Amino acid sequence: MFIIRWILGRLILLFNFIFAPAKPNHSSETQSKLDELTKNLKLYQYHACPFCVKVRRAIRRLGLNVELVDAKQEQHQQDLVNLGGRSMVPCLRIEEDGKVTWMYESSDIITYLEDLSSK
Ligand SMILES: N[C@@H](CCC(=O)N[C@@H](CS)C(=O)NCC(=O)O)C(=O)O
Repeated sequence: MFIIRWILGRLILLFNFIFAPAKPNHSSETQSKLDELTKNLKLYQYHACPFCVKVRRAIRRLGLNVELVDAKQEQHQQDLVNLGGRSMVPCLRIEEDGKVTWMYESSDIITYLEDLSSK
């Protein structure tokens, strides 16, 4: 089972590499504005998780710079469970006005990022 999952994960990464979405060509002004909007975001994720790949593709497609956090690392895994409430990835940590929100579900995260990038 582990081997099948490992192989599937590598295939997903390969297809993601071959069919990587194009990055938009933002002006430096637009990129600075987007960087300001995303500076307090962190995506807790696994490298080969299909739902995480889906979110990373959206991040690339939208031309955003979002810090990626490897949730396989023990400290990050603990933060995710203890502070976010679940071990599931992807999870977007959003810090706004000193308040932290942990957003689970890849589709919700993508909708959030799309809304953010259209501001
Ligand atoms: N419906 C979720 C599914 C996410 C999911 O199943 N993630 C897996 C990794 S591929 C996971 O974190 N499993 C461990 C857990 O649920 O604790 C989404 O779309 O984000």
